[in-house]
Amino acid sequence: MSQAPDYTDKIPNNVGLREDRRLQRALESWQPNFLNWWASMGPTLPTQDVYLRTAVNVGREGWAHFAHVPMPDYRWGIFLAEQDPHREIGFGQHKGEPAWQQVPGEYRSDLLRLIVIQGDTEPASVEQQRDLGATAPSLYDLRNLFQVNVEEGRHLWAMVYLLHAYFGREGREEAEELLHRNSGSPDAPRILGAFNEATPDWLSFYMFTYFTDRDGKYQLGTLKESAFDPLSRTCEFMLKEEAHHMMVGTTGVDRVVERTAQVMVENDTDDVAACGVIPLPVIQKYLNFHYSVSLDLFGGETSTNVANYYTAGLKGRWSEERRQDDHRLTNDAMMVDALVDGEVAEVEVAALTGLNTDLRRQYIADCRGGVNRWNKILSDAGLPHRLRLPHVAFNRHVGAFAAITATPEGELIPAGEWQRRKGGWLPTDVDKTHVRSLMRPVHERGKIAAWIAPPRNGINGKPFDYDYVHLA
Ligand code: BYC
Repeated sequence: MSQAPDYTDKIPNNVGLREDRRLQRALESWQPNFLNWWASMGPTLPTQDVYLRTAVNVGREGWAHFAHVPMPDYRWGIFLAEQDPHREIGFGQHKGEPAWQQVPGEYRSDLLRLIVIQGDTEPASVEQQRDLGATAPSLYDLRNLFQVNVEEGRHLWAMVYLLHAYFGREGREEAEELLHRNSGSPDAPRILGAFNEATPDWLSFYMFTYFTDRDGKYQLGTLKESAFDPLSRTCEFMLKEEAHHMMVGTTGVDRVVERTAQVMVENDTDDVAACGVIPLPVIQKYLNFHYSVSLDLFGGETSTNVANYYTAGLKGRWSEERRQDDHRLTNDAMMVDALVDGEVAEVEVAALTGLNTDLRRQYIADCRGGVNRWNKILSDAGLPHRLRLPHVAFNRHVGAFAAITATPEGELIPAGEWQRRKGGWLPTDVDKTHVRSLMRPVHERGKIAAWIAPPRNGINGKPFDYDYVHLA
C-alpha cells in the first residue's frame, strides 16, 4: 500500500488540520479529485514555473509570499481570518447574540445552498479561462491569469473546507459535485448564468474580472457579515485576494482603452479595426454584455430568499456596520426597480425583500468608477468619445426585466426590434472574430501585443520586463 501523503504539509492551513483526523481524511479523499479536475479543466498552457503569490498564512507577511512556482508544486491552502472570540451577530433576528461556531440545524440547508452557489463560481471561472494562456498579450498578463486561476482554485478549497468541516456527508457530496458540474456543459452546467458564458479572448477576460469578479466582491462582502463565523472569516480572507482580480480587470480595460485612444489620435480616425486595435464601439459592446450578465448575478429585484437569509443572519448587507438603521429592517421599506404598467419604474417594497436591489445598487455605483476612469483616459487623449453603463433593464434574464426587451438607454421596445438591433449593442460574430484575430500570443520577455498598452507597474515591485513566466 502506498503511504498516505502528509496533507497537513501539502495543504498549508490555519484551521488545525493536523488535529482533526476526520476532516483530514475527508480532504485527503477530495484532493486527488481536485488535482484531476485542475489537470483536465484548468489552464492548458504548459509552463516550467510562474511568479506567483501564494498564501501561506493570513498575517501581513504570510498571505503575499511571492516566488517562481512550478504549477504542479503549487499548494492550495485553507485560511480563515483571525477569530474574534467576542464577535456578535450584527443584523437580523439574532442581532447581538454570539456568532455561531457551528451550523444551527434550522439554517443548515440555506447555508449549504449559499456555500454551494459561492463554491460553484470559483472552479467555473477557471474553466472559462483555461485556454487564454495560449493567447496572452505579455508574460505579465500571463502571470496575472495564472494568479487569478490559482486563487479561484483556493477559493474553491475555502468553500470545500466549510462543506467538509460543517456539513457531514451531504457536504462531502456537494464538494464532489463542485468538480462534476462544468462551465457551459449541456448536461451539468454551472449554477449561475454568467459562469456558463465563454471567456474566449482577453478583452472578455478583463471585462469578466472587472464586472463579474466585482459581483464576487459584493457577494463575499455580504457573506463576510454572516452569523456563521467560519463562513465570515473565510470570506474576509478571500476578499483580500479578490482585490488583485479587480486590479487585473480595471487596469486591463484601462490599457485596452488607452491603446485604442492612442491609435485613434495617431491616425485621426475612429475606424481603427484595420490598425490592429479594438474599436471603441466594440469595447462598449463587450462592456454592455459583461455588465448586464453580471447584474443578473444579484438575483431578482425582490426576493423572499434574500429576506429570509438576512432575517436569519446568514447573509448581511454590504458595509452592514456602517448602515444607520436598526439592522433588522422589519418595519422598513425601500424603492426597487420594477416593471409598472409595461414601463420601467420603481415600486415600494418591504426593505427585506429588496436587499438584492440594495446590493446591486452598491455594485452599480462601484462600476461607475471604472467607466469614469476609462472616460478620463479618453478625455486625456483629447477624444470626445465616452463609454457608459447600459440601463439596468438592458439584456436582463433574471428578475423584473427578464421578460422585456430594452435598449441600453432603457427604452422598452418589441422583441423583434430588439433582435434586429442587438448587433449594435452586444458583440456580433464579426466583432468577436476581429477581437480573436488580434489574440496572438506574445510570450517574449518585455514585449507586448499591439492592441494593448503596457501596464504602469509590474507585480510586487518587479518591472514589466521581468521573467514572470518560464514556458515549458
Ligand atoms: N442564474 O430569489 P432570487 C464570485 C435563481 S461571484 C441562475 O431572486 P436569490 C466569482 C435563484 O437561485 C459571487 N439562477 O435569488 C466571480 C432562485 O432559485 P430557486 C457568487 C439564478 O436567492 C468571478 C431563483 O432564481 N456568490 O464569487 O435572492 C470569478 C429566484 O431568485 C440567478 C453568490 O452568488 C442567476 N444569475 O439570489 C469567481 C453568493 N439568480 O430558489 C468567483 C451566494 C437567481 O427558485 N448566492 N437565480 O431554486 C446568493 O446569495 C444567491 O443565491 C443569489 C440569488 C444572489 C445568487
